[in-house]
Amino acid sequence: MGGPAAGHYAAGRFEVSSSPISSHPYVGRVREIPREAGIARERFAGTYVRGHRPVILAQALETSAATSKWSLDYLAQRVGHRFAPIEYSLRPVYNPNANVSGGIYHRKTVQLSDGLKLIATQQRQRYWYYISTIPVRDLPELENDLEAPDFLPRDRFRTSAIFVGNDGTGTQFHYDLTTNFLAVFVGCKRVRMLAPSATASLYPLGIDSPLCNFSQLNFDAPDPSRFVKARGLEIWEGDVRAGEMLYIPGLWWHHVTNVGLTIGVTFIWNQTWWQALNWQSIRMQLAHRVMPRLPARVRSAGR
Ligand SMILES: O=C(O)CCC(=O)C(=O)O
Repeated sequence: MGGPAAGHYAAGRFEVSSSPISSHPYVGRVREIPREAGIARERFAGTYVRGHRPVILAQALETSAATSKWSLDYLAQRVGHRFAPIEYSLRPVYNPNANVSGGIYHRKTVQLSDGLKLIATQQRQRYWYYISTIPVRDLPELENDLEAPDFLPRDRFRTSAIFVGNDGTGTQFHYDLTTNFLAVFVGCKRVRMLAPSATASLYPLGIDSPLCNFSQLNFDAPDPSRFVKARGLEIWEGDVRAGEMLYIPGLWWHHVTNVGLTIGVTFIWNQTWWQALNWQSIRMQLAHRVMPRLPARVRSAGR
């Protein structure tokens, strides 16, 4: 796999902006994602699941084996012998939507001992490296350290995936059809969220794109003259720290930045029937399941 095309970016490191989110050209109002400690299941179901609203569940993972044991050294010891993909880029925040948002991203398979070393020594590397969305079932040595949160019915639990990245790495705005809990075991994730009603302002990729759940915007390099609808957005913000997890209702847009070296896991639940009947959800099902089976000339009609 080749490196980034020469001349796309000036040499040197990408600067992560430290200016407050309230002065971001796309943002109108900033709200804090609610944080609740020791929440009862009934309250969680009534307020957040039924209300379709995000919440940070504080202290939720304090007794998890992963919270007490996980570190880069521990991962290297347990799964360093395994091979898995790693993303790398001259940009810190992962967006697989390479050309639209101006990021050039690469993925290669590495032995995890090497991948974890690249992440640990990020400051000395030319690229930003991110281990993103590796199914935990591919790393069976870690499975016993994790238990899916019991806030949602067990029979809808689908899978879990691990993310390991150093300061400044993360994932651009996207939404998922599924209901996710984003758990942090080491470090902190700064999360920005937008309600599903903001979808049109986020310029999602076309229905025929396998990345139709990603925004065309690069939130970290705003371009308000091109994305004119992206203004006055009501953005929800919160830091998810080690031992905490964020409830991400399906179809909510989220943008994640790791603050310091961060190890996290997403626990993923299938949607309910009422979520599946949502128009945006139907649109995404179409994009993922139906469109790829159609001939190219049908796929491109109407664009
Ligand atoms: O932690 C990250 O970088 C992204 C996690 C995420 O967006 C997700 O689990 O849907």
